[in-house]
Amino acid sequence: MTHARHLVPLLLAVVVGASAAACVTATPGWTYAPAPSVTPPPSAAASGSAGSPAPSEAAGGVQISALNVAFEQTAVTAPAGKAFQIAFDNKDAGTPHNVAIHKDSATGAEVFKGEIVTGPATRTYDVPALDAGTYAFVCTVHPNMTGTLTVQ
Ligand SMILES: [Cu+2]
Repeated sequence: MTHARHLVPLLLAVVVGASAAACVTATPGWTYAPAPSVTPPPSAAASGSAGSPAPSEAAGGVQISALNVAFEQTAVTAPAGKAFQIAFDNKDAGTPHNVAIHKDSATGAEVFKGEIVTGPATRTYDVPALDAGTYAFVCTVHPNMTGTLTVQ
């Protein structure tokens, strides 16, 4: 019995001592956190000319139409790295048009050429996967008919 009586204060001392040590080794109230100098991603500042019409991108593909020997769209977008479709609507009666895709600009290398159709007519072109970048879409019959295709 005498052993047990001495044991209790000893255990208390150990517990108190342990908690006191925990207090001492606790982390200080302040933390050194350098202000994160995050460089804003370049995409945030790029591409954002307010006022210009948003590029048209249909759910199932790209819509391009021709009227009065001009494309009605000035800029369209398509997904990079996967085949997509262009729904082409030639509204010019008696006038042949198509959609060809050229790398970088209208004078760049031709990467796709859609069938020429005389309006009024519609065609769905199956375009192979393209790498991300800037392209031009051009009417082969009328090289002055151009627009910008952004693949991203
Ligand atoms: Cu044309």
